[in-house]
Amino acid sequence: MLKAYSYAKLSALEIAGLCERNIDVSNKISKTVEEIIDRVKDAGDHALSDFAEKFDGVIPERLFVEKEELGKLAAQVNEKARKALQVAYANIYKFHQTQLAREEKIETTGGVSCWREYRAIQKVGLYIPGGTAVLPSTLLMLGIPAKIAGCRDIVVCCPPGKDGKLSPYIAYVAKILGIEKVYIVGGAQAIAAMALGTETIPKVSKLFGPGNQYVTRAKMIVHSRYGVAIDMPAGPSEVLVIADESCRPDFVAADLLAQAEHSPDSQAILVATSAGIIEKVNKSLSDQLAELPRMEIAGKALSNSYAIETANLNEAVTFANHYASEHLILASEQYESLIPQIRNAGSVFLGNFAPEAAGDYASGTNHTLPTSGFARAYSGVSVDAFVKKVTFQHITEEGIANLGPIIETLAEIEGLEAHRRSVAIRRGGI
Ligand code: HSO
Ligand code: ZN
Repeated sequence: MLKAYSYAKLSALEIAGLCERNIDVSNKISKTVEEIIDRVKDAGDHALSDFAEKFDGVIPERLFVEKEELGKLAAQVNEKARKALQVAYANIYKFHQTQLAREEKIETTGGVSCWREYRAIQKVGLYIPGGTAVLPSTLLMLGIPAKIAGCRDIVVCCPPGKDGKLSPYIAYVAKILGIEKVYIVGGAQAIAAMALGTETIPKVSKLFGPGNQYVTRAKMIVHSRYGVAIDMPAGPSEVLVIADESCRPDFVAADLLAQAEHSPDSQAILVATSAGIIEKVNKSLSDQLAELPRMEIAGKALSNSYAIETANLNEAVTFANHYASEHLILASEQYESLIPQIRNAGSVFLGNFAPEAAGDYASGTNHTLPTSGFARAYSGVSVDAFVKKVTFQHITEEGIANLGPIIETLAEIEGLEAHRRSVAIRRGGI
């Protein structure tokens, strides 16, 4: 199933090659996406209706669903699903609420105090993908931190289902989040609409959310062309599992498949401390794959994936740090001692009973995470992503007397006389 490599036999170049998975930057995609963005810029809502017909095969009566209709759709959700979405909501809320920590005010010099306060980004746009799977969990993961941060306008775009309607699950989550309007627009055109604004869709300052290659490309283009902030460029989802003799090979296989069923370009990487573990996991992979409804997608993803045999757990972590996976699972009883060595990962799952699906849905952490090696420099989405931090300072007369001479000297060094005078004038003379 997974092709296997031995870490000891790989050259540095080969390791770098195995870690490479750039977001597709092909010109063909860029060109199509640029055309879509330009059309939305020129024709606004009209372009959105045309694209809905062309790409989604439906012409929605209206581009959004509001209160009453949202309520009706939400009412279709059964009790079991409601309960599950509510528990997920509560756990994600609990975890994200702790992220609003206040910072201390600091007196750097007598009479000079500095501090930071956060302010919510007022207008944010959340993209919730449709495609082969509708993801109400993504609306929870983006909507909850946006609400906690206190964002004023939360614009949500989600493509229509095959019936041309919004998913009842999305409507239900919107309801529990207190979001009163959801736009039924998908793809690169939704990103363009939120970045530029149309007659119906408000323009936002920051865009969030995963999506296919077109959506990701659109986010990158509107960011560079129109200065709209984005959460991060999201590539296909990925997991790296580190397993030793204390793992459960059937659990490991299940986690790899949970990742693989996302899309054919997903990566599910196994790093194991013996060839025997790889063999057992491979055996279990073929048994379990045969039972999956999304077998075809998962099978393709596994053929893009691989296993690596390492001499020990330390070597496994070295590779994982190099790869910088979106999700990292430590399928080992030794997980505790490995934590300090982990440098690059989006979200880490510890021990044999922490499947990635827990973080995908309901344990509390966010599932919008850096893919494609971005975990080397980016964090996943949290409340931080929905706020900006503004610095403040207050200086008393005594404060400027204390610090003034220093500032004046620095202004002199830089030859900026007006700067020096703005201080001197407050100290009683230029
Ligand atoms: N694994 C995905 C999130 C997700 N999984 C949503 C299921 N639904 C990216 O972290
Ligand atoms: Zn997932």
